[in-house]
Amino acid sequence: MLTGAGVSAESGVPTFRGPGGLWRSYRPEDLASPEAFASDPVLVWRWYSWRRDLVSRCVPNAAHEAIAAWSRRTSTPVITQNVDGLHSLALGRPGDPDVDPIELHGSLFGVRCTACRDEKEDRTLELVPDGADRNPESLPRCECGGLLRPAVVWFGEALDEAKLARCHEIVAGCSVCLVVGTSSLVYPAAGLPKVAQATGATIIEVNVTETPLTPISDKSLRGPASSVIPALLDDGNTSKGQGS
Ligand code: BV8
Ligand code: ZN
Repeated sequence: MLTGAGVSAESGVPTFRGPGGLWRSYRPEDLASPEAFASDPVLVWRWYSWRRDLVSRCVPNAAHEAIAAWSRRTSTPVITQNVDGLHSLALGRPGDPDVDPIELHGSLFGVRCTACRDEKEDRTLELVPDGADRNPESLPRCECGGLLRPAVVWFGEALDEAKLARCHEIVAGCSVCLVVGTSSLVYPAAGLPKVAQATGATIIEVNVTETPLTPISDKSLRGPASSVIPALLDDGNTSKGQGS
């Protein structure tokens, strides 16, 4: 199973490209890239602070809950592009590699030092208020004094090789690949369903609109994840097969 921002939309987490999406007023490259952070770390931190604050008040919806139950039932981890941590919250059992979601693009609540590369989860980080002064000295710092950055994968950055290899292994071995709430635009994540299909898997897409994946999906279910997914997974339609 591969999920995108659409699975969290009904939890109140804005998607990237949809109506009211995060990137309505900025281009992704203006905010989610090393170049953006190098040229205006205050702007980038203000955006991530605003997202952290918003997401920290969101809870998993019925789609996350149904996916968590399915993941436990089939011992198949969910592959997610989301950095909001809602799949982990729904699972409620962090630390089990058989079911912990694979967060391909990292976590909003992770921080990494740009100097010593130390990385940790830090939900207590002092947020950078919207009106923050432009002085980079006011930004979150590591004990070593290095500037901290969000521990997410930005455009132009390589994904964690081990995570990507694990995802390829999962999708290459599945009989059904469920793709939920993603615009299927960003690679290499968007290439995973194609790997599944090339090895004989059935592709089922759940989305409120058509995407570039729709034409090659065996089934494209139109509707919001929080109603389509529970109906799909709770009936066991895909939990009997080796889903992914
Ligand atoms: C890399 C984290 C190389 C940060 C994000 C080919 C191969 C490899 C790379 C490329 C390639 N072509 C182009 C590239 C470069 C680039 C890319 O793909 N660009 C795109 C724009 C063309 N890829 C990269 O840069 C990647 N890195 O390739 O590195 C490399 C190798 C070696 C050394 C150096 C470099 C890194 C990409 C990761 C970027 N990080 N996020 C953050 O969150 O701040 S991307 C971000 O957008 C998400 O993580 C996600 O991956 C992506 C897509 O978002 P979605 O989740 O799909 O959300 P979106 O809003 O777009 O869509 C929501 C969907 O939900 C919609 O379809 C909507 O209809 C639907 N929906 C809405 N409501 C509901 C719903 N569905 C159901 N129910 C609802 N209620
Ligand atoms: Zn450091």
